[in-house]
Amino acid sequence: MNFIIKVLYFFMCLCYHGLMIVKNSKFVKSVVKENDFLCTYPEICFVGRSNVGKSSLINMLVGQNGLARSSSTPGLTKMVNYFLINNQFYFVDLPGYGFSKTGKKHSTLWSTLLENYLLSSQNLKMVFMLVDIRHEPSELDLLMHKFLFYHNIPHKVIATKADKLAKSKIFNARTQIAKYLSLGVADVIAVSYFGFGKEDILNTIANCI
Ligand SMILES: Nc1nc2c(ncn2[C@@H]2O[C@H](COP(=O)(O)OP(=O)(O)OP(=O)(O)O)[C@@H](O)[C@H]2O)c(=O)[nH]1
Ligand SMILES: [Mg+2]
Repeated sequence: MNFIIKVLYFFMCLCYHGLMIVKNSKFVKSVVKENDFLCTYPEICFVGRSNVGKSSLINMLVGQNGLARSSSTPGLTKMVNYFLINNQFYFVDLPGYGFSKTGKKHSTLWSTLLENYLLSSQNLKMVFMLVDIRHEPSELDLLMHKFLFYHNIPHKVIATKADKLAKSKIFNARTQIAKYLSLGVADVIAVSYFGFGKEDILNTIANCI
């Protein structure tokens, strides 16, 4: 009897706090053309400069290393990659910006595929915009942030690689990034691929799906 009460209490807490549990996740499709974008489930996507940690964050959230391919070589993700979570919504891994293999200046700010995805996805519920917790957001990060505001696309800022800073410095780093982007510190979530920040992000997702 005691056990049943505990289980019931656990589920009541989950409902009350809106905590999400990722029960299953699978790769669905990589897309290179606008006409092939999916529109079957709500979508949560991840944008940011190349190498900031988008694919690694998806793997951390689903608890499955290697679901989204990550690499120390920037520019790995070149397509729009859909992962179905809990048969309920998609995580969408996007190409990064700010990297040119040839070392030449990009002719565009970011790929047309990325821009088309952000502007045309009907089921897009949240854009997580990732910046490195150790650095000031770049010019391109500022432009992307303005772009999301201008087009009224719901978004939240995530500061990645928090494990690279001492715990005592994380709040200050979030504050600096928030100031730079004219946000409040509560609008910047710190994460690490070791799991730090996972609950905050899953709560945010639960609230917008
Ligand atoms: N220490 C640390 N390293 C991380 C973290 N997240 C990602 N990395 C490393 O950063 C590098 C880039 O990670 P990715 O997840 O591939 O980055 P991405 O943003 O998907 O990069 P592109 O696909 O090129 O746009 C890899 O070497 C990761 O191991 C983190 O939280 N902590
Ligand atoms: Mg990637």
